[in-house]
Amino acid sequence: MLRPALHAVAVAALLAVPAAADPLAPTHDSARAMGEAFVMALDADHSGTVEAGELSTFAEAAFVAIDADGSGAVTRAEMLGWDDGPRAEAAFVGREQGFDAAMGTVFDLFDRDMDGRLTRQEHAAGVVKAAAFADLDGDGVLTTREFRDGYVLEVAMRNAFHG
Ligand SMILES: [Ca+2]
Ligand SMILES: [Ca+2]
Ligand SMILES: [Ca+2]
Repeated sequence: MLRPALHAVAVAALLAVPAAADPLAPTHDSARAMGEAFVMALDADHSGTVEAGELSTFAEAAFVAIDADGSGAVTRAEMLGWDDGPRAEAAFVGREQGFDAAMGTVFDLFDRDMDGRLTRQEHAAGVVKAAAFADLDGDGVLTTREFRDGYVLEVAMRNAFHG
């Protein structure tokens, strides 16, 4: 389920960038378009916002996708190697190193017991806490703008694209 959805996100994000006349030029717009595409992908009921249920559905699907060997825990290598994620796009614009550093930071934030593995619970809790942090007006719902400007993975991606 997640694989084609996120692939569509990547394609949509790339297509949404007018400056993609030169696809090798990393632009702020490309990261922004990707953030908006992610909200559209998560927004299952097409309400224009991401609610808690949509976020937990995404978190579970993402965990299964990232846990490549199905061990029930995500290692740093699996996190960095998450090829359904934005890594391919970062590579596409030559920002893999920045992307790895940013994703490593997200991994460390989520790995609360610092044992080098993200359990399903740590990952789910991290997503919920990241969403709470991004929810600027505290209404429990993430708008495109809140998600784009304040969700840790989006910010990490933006940094990766700026390098
Ligand atoms: Ca929604
Ligand atoms: Ca852990
Ligand atoms: Ca909100």
